[in-house]
Amino acid sequence: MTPGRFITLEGGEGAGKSTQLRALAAALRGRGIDVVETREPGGSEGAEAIRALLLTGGADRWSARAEALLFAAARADHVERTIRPALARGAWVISDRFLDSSRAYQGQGELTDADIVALHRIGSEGFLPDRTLLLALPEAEAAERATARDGDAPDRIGGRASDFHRAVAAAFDRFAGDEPARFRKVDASGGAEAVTARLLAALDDLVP
Ligand code: Z5A
Repeated sequence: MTPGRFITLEGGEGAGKSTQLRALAAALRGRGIDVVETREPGGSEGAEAIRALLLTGGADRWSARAEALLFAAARADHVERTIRPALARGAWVISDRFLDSSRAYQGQGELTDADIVALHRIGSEGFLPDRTLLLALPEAEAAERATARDGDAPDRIGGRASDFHRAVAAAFDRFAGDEPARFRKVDASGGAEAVTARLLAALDDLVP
C-alpha cells in the first residue's frame, strides 16, 4: 500500500480553490490514486454543523476568540473523523483550506499566530499537511471571480473589508516563505486547465 498523503489548498477568496480541488482530484484518480475531497470549515458531520454557525449571521456574531475556537473545534472533528481514517487506508486527502486559513484569518488580530498554532496542537495534535498549495492571484482578479460567484452576498468572513483580505494574502505569503518544504506557491491566473497543470507539477515529488 502506498502511503496516504494530505494535501491542502489555500489562498484568498476567489482564488479558485474549489474549482481546482475537483480538477486535481480527478487528475490524481486518473493516475490510480484513491482521493478523498474535503473542505474547511466542514468535512465531517460535526464540522459541517459548526460551518453553518461560522459562516452565517452578522459580522459580530462571534468574538475573535470564540470564532478561533469554533474553527479549531471543527478542525479537530474533521481530522479525527475524516482525514486520519482516509490516510490510514492509503487514500490521498485534498482539503479546500485547513490550519493556514485559521492562521491567516484568525491569527493576525486579537489572537496571534502562536495562539492559533497552540489551539491546533490542543485540537488536532498539531497535525500538518504533507503539502500545501497556495493559489496566488492578483487582488482585482480574485475579487472579480468572488463577485461573479457570490454576487452581493459574500459569507460572514468573505464580506470583510479589502484591507483585511490584503493582510490575509500577505500572511499566506509569509507562511509559504517560512516553510518552503511544505508550501508551494502556484500562480492561479489564467485558464483553469493551466492552473491544474501547475498544481500537479507542484505535487510531482509525491505522486508514486
Ligand atoms: N475561514 C477562516 O476564516 N478560517 C479558517 O480556518 C477557514 C476558513 C478554514 C469560507 O471558506 C470562509 O471561511 C472563507 C475563509 C474563512 N471566507 N473568506 N474569505 P470557503 O473556502 O468555503 O470559501 P471561499 O474561500 O470564499 O471560496 P472557495 O469556495 O473555497 O473557493 P474559491 O477559492 O473562492 O474558488 P472557486 O469557487 O473555485 O472560484 C471562484 C469563482 O471563480 C467561481 O465562479 C469559478 O467558476 C471561477 N473560477 C475558478 N477558476 C477560474 C479560472 N481559472 N478562471 C476564471 N474563473 C475561474
